[in-house]
Amino acid sequence: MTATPRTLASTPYPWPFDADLRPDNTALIVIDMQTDFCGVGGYVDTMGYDLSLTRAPIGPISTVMAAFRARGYHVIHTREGHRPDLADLPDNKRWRSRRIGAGIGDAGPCGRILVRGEPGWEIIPELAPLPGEVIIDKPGKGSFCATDLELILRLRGIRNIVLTGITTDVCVHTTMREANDRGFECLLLEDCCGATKYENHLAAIDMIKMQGGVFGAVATSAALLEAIA
Ligand code: C5J
Repeated sequence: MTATPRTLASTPYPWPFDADLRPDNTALIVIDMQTDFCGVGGYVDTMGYDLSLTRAPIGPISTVMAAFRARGYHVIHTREGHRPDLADLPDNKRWRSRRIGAGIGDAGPCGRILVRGEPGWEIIPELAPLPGEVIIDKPGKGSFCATDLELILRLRGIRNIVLTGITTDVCVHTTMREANDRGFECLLLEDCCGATKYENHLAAIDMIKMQGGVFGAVATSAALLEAIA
């Protein structure tokens, strides 16, 4: 039996491009919803940015995640962080972070900043992965660099990727670009993302819409929820 064609109200085109939206070929990716990026005493807080911007998507992501789980869609989580021996931390990344007083690998209020296993590196309890959900540990901004994400997506037959998480202009955007170049059909949910500067969030969203959808499409979580209802 052929699946009913299904798209949602997104810009700049109705997503997905071929209307083939099904639980088995579609994954929600929740990027870096860790204390280090949205919790008190974490990396972003130590740098002095406004936490309300990176915490704004928590509620909307939680709603979408519950709907995806209930309907049998794939849910994948990522965490940015480094090995405790920092063997995977580039010198320039550490140097830059120290320049602004939040040295990656150094001690902070939530343990060593962006180090695997530390309290700050954990995904926040509100969006905790369920047993059996894939978690991708990544040393960089993109979720495909030095990880097995692509292998897992291909093995599961996932072709559509719904991007959420923080930050819009850094890890979410880098992941969207990497996925798009690999032929995945990408959708970013604007109210399920946040950046350390609101203007950068808006600019990152705007970039996606250029050239007919240069990296994919953008929608609200309400539009997605309506489409999968
Ligand atoms: C950053 C991220 N902003 N998760 N990481 O350094 O976007």
